[in-house]
Amino acid sequence: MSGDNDFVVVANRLPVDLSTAADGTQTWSPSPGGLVAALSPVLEKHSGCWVGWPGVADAAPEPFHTEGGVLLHPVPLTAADYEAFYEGFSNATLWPLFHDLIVTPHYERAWWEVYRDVNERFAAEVDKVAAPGATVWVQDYQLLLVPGILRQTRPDLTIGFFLHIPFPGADLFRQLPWREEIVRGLLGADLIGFHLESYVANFLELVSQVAGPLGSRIGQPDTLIVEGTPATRRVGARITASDGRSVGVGAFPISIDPATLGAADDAAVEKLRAELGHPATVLLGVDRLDYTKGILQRLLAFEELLASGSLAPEDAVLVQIATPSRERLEHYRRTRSAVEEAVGRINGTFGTISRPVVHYFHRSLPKQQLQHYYRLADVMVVTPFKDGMNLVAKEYVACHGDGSGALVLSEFAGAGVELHQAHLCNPFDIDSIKRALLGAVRGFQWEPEAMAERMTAMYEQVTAHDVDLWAGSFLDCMREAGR
Ligand code: GDG
Repeated sequence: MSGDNDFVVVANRLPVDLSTAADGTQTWSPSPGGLVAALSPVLEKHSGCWVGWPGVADAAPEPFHTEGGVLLHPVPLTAADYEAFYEGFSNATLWPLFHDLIVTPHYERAWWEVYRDVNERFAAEVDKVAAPGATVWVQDYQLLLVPGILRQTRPDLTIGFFLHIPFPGADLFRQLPWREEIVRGLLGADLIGFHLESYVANFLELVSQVAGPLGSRIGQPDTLIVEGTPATRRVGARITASDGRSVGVGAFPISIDPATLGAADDAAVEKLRAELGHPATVLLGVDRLDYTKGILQRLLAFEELLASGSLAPEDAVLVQIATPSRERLEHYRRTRSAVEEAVGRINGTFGTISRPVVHYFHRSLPKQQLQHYYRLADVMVVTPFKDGMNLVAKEYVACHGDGSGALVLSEFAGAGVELHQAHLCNPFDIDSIKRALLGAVRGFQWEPEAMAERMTAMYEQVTAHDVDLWAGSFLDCMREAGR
């Protein structure tokens, strides 16, 4: 079976929202997001289709076209699928394993069965909509088996895969009871993309191990060849899969669309600063409330700086926006409790009735408001234990083209490779976070010019390497790989 779409994106989530009117009528509408915006031009030009789960269990709209002519094609999931495929295998097995075991992954055979089944269903929906010879771009860790399934059912397709999270070292990955199936699934693609060259290296090492000592002749990496221009910065390698196909593997660091961050509304930013009581320094954290993001660690560092007097509670305010995420999972609940306990304790110790030192939001803010916070913040604090890239760091930098502000950034965020002028820290070491925070806060007085130079260099990097470049270089490479 095949459809008539020449370009298909398949992702766990369909970019749609369900809204319920006062009279109970439910309407599905497209929801804009970074990835959607980046891929819209290609989707619109090539009679494109997006295949994904609409985000509500046991409910799915009929396929519909956006105003730009993109077909949104839902894959329905039941509540039981959601539990085993999404919360279970994707987020309690793969997520912690791929983030270097910050918590212990669960290896549940029943979850794996459902993961495989749901991946088959995603692939079957792609089969329905993809025209003969179409290009299909599979996104992320929820769909690792889809390239391999499509390779079997639709050998006519050109298939790309991009992983948005880190790829762990081979020794960690080999814990996974289904490691060979997953590697085989990925090698169904013509091109596999990661954010960083180090993730590419981890994957190549894994392939050589799984293909060798573990006995299944999946493929052999051959020489590492450097391709592309400095603008695309991709390092390529080719693997020969067991069926003789050549599979490209490369680093494509994702980025943002600086244009969507727009011009700052100075009046709104000033109003926010006034509402905070005009502190000398506003520090900001913006994260999904996830145990990988190191939110507690930055709070502890801030608390110790207040306790030692290095920062004065009248001078410094930390705003933490923590978007609710995966709330039914135990480790997420525990992380939330620990974060909220720390916020309460810090405010109890250092706040006054009119002036908390930590402002904590456990909700998602409108993008426009988020932008005001980025613009307001003197110091952006990004301290993940492990992060594929981290777009928040890049968004902050894009809001400070005038050289203002400072970025404290974990060495373990993928963004650290490009944003190496940040105040880098080791989030496993509270003293290291404290040093980076103080370096940033004091830097404004001690070396303002050097601080501005650092921000300007990062701004240039982010604006020259935007999300269009990311999508364009992946798609160019995919077209070459599919030939
Ligand atoms: C995964 C990888 C990789 C956050 N709070 C609000 C809000 N956000 C937006 C940010 C940003 C996005 O969410 C978060 O992106 P990150 O990259 O920081 O992190 P993950 O969600 O973990 O993303 C990551 C990414 O995929 C892309 O490949 O960089 O490493 O883990 O865009 O702005 N947006 C709004 N309100 C909020 O309160 N509107």
